[in-house]
This record gives sequence, structure tokens and C-alpha cells, in this order.
Amino acid sequence: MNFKQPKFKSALHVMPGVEGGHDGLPSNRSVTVGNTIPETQRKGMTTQDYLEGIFCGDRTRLARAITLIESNSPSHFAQSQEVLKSVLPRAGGAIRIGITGVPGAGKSTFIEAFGTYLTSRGNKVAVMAVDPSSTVTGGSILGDKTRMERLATDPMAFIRPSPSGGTLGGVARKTREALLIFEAAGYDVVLVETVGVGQSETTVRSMVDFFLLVLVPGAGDELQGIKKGVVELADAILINKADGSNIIPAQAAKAEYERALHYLQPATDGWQTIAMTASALTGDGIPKVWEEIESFINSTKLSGAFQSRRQMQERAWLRAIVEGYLIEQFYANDQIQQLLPLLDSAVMNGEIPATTAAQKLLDTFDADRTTK
Ligand SMILES: Nc1nc2c(ncn2[C@@H]2O[C@H](COP(=O)(O)OP(=O)(O)OP(=O)(O)O)[C@@H](O)[C@H]2O)c(=O)[nH]1
Ligand SMILES: [Mg+2]
Repeated sequence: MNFKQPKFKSALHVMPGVEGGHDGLPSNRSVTVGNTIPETQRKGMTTQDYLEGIFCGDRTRLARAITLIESNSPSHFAQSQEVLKSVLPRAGGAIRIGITGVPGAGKSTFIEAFGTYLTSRGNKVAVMAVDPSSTVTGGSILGDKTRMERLATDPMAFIRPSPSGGTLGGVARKTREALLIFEAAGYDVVLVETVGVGQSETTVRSMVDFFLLVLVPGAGDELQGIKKGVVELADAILINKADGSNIIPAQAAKAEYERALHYLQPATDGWQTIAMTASALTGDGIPKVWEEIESFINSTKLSGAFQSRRQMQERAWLRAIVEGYLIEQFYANDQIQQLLPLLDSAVMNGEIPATTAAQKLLDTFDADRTTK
């Protein structure tokens, strides 16, 4: 079955015969032998080229592999799936961490401090963002590179801006698949940032092992402005900006959250969601965040919660792909496109029940598919 790619436009097309520059990286042309450009670079890289690049840690080919899987072009679909299938046995080894929080909470500054701390310990860190609102600009992370100056030039880190997918589903697919590529390339910590708006936190939660909610003290009464649902997704709450005159309010906020957390359902079986304070600016509390994450990973691996969450995530992901495919096929069907506006207005005018209209649409769709 050929899964059609969504029809929205992307700013991240993979260009055949890439000569460099489209993903911000230098051209590969210097590798040419004599005057001839190797076939693989002229016509697009082979699957083997991508895989070798990923496995040997070649950043240029790694970036291109991610560009390939981010492509919306149907002509890249088969090759991107081939690459993914081959990386799968080597994927899964990273600790996947989601980071959310209100705009301005300090997520990017935290990622700079935390990521740099991790690379100094010898970890290889990949940073991605799920930002469905980002289009041509390449997302907040790209604009944020000034806040991640050290990490952006750190050879042990790789920052990938949010793919411009148009829909959250599109961005989620690309992020999940890029995550597998990073893991196969030996990145052992993957950070996925998302602004705490709409559905994107739930989406990121569904692809990570550990979910961190970044808050700031003194933003009003605690729990204010934060949906209870988001707190319930978190494995830890980090009260950031605990520096200078903010230290006391930050500690008060931490205590208040600790109390509130006792009444909430923890996000992970067997792990009581914790509250911490830190300063992304001074680095205070940053090692403690990692300590807690390691302790979370150890205890959930021991209890099996870690593995079963990953399995559930894979299954949910499979279902989501199938559902997305079916919905797209349904609405793209010619007969449905003709019938839908008529039934829409009949339902809106109270002429027929919605269930009857839905049944008619589904019968039409089924009949049309069986005749094809
Ligand atoms: N004092 C203090 N300021 C901080 C700290 N962390 C971040 N800031 C400041 O808070 C502002 C917002 O920080 P960002 O890291 O851009 O916040 P963000 O959550 O990534 O924001 P969005 O990407 O817009 O959602 C910047 O001016 C930072 O310098 C901190 O620990 N202490
Ligand atoms: Mg940011």
C-alpha cells in the first residue's frame, strides 16, 4: 500500500542533486574525485550513503537523512522508509526527554545549560522541537540559536529546528522518525522542546520517556494559568529562574507544587512526580535535574514501566498512522467530496440525523472502494 503523503506545502523539500546549502550545511562537492561528481551526489544519495553517514556520525549525511525523512515528496517516501527500517535495530538507546512550559519560562535557556552539562559529561545530545506553528522560519529553536550559542557549536550536540509540517500530525511524524535516526547515530539523550499550547504537549508526551514542565515563580497563584492536565503529564516540575531575588519565591512555589502533586495522578506508574528549583542562567540545580532523570530511568526500567510505555507508544503510533491514512483517503475521495457538502447542510438544517448522514457517507466510501 502506498501511503500518500499529506498535501500541504513544506519548506523542507529534499532537492535531488543536492549541492549543499539547503539544510544550512556545506556542500558535499569537495568529496568529488577529479572533475566528476559521483552519481550518488548528483542524483541524490543512495540508502547506503545515508546509512553509512548515520552510523559513522557524519553530521552532513545525518542532516541530509533527516531532511529526507522530513520531505513531503512522495518520491522520497520509499527511500526514507528504507532508511528508517535499517536504522531501527540500532535505535531506541537514548533517553528521550520532553520539555514544555509557557512562553518565556526559560525552556531554551534551560536546554542550553542542561545540554552543555550533559555533553561535558560525555553524552551526545540531540535537540528537536515540536512547533506546529512554525512554517518557513524553521521554528523557534532556529530563532533561539542565540540562546543556545554554546550548544549550537558543540560537536557533541545536534540542534534540529522544528520541521515545518503544517499540521501537528505531520510535525509529530517527522520528529519521531528523526528521533530514531539520532539514536542510530549514537545520540544518547534526545531533548524535544514544545511550547505549552494546545495539543503539542500531549503529542510530545507520547514520544518521550520523561516529561519536564518548566515553570517560573511568581507568575501568580500557583497552578494558575497552567492547565491541570499539563501538570498531570509531567514527571517533574522545574521551577526555573531560581536566582537572585527569585530564590525565595521559587522555593515557595516548589513547596506549593509538592503539596498539589500529592492530589494528582502521577504521569508514570510507580514514580511520584517531583518538583525542583533551578536556574538555567547560573546553572544551579541543573545536575540535580539529571540525577532525578537517571533515577527515574533506573526505577522505571526495573519495574518495567519504561519498556511498557515505549511499547504502548509504538502501538499508539501505529494506530495513529492508520487513522491518519484512512481519514485522508476518506476526505480525498471524489464521491465523498460531492456528497459531503449536501449532507453537511442537511444535518445543519436538522433534516437528517448526523448518524444517518455518517452512515450514508461511509456506505458510499465503501461502495466506491470495492468497485475500484
Ligand atoms: N533570571 C533568569 N532568567 C532566565 C532564566 N532562564 C531564562 N531566563 C530568561 O528568560 C527569558 C526567556 O527565556 P527563554 O529560554 O527564551 O524561554 P523559552 O521558554 O524558551 O521561551 P519561548 O521559546 O518563547 O517559549 C530570557 O530573557 C532568558 O534570559 C533563569 O534561570 N534565570
Ligand atoms: Mg524557546
